Amino acid sequence: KEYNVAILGATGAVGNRMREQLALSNIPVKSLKLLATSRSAGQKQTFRGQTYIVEEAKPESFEGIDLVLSSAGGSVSKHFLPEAVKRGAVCVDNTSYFRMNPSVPLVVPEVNPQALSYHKGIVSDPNCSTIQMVVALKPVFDKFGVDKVIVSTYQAASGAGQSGWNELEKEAADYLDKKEMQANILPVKSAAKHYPLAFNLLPQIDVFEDDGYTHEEWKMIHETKKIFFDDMNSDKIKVTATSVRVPVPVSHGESVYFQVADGAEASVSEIQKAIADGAGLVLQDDPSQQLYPQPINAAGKRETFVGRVRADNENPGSYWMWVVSDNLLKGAAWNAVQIAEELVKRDLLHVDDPKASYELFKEN
Ligand code: 11C
Repeated sequence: KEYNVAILGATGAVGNRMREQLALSNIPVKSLKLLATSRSAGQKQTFRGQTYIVEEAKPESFEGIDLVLSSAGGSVSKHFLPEAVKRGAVCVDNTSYFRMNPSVPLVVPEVNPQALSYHKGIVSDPNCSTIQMVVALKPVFDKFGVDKVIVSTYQAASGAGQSGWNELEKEAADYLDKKEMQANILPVKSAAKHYPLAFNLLPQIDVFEDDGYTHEEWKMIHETKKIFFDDMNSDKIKVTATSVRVPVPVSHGESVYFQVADGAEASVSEIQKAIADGAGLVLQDDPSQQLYPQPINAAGKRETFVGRVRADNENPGSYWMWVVSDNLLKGAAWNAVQIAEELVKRDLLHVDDPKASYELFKEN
């Protein structure tokens, strides 16, 4: 079987990579529709050697579509995905809008592909910083259990989209030209204040919650619980996070501190081996050779890179690792296409009751 595919948000940093990753995937594509706002309509893009024109997204655009890859912002997903599901399309959504809906699996194929079986037309792609952390934790989780995670992130500017990336480059050039830096987007476009990222660090990603955590930190906590235990409030794993934006264009770094399950005995070399053998992972861990993952090397790659694995000598059973991955690929576009490959492989690329699913997901 061949599939009719649409990419919603086709002109963004992630949308462009979704097209590229789809071209490299094993998904048989019969036709491709590139959808965006009216502002981007008319742009030309190529896919598997053919040129396509970007069209303005409308509900009717999804007529006859089997698969939607979506990364155009939460409000766009909220509006269009129920329309696509109503027309029988399965949507893999990279926005956070449907992630905590109990009828929507939140999937990282290396970690919880089994959750795909309960989809009703929408599957969510987790937040980039969550994805690379759970991929790295998965082999440890399987072998030793993981009770507790404390993570600090070092997140790239492109996590805030092409505009965040552009802002970093402009600020860096202005700084070196001894001009004043102009910040209009970071840390959060809608916030009252903006600060430069170039030659700086911003301990704010997304808006603040009432408890003092940012929404990015909230996502890392609750998405991790949903991915491992299908319950966003599970207390089977305790997670806490500090998310920081750093002046790096692409690839997030994460310092991950974790405690294996009570009583489990794990040596550093056993943890390293589990990671080296883990799906989607590359161990780069040799202090004698100064070998450790770096964003500059991870950019453009699909894998998640892990190094600096070491024991907390003061707390037996607890460990550190340093995790780096391309936030636009494994953190977004590649994970979404990988979910689509998995849906095809498991014969799940269909909506059983499009009408009922529309009622479940429709905008109100
Ligand atoms: C960032 N992690 O770096 C965010 C971007 O929920 O998919 C991805 C937001 C999301 O700003």
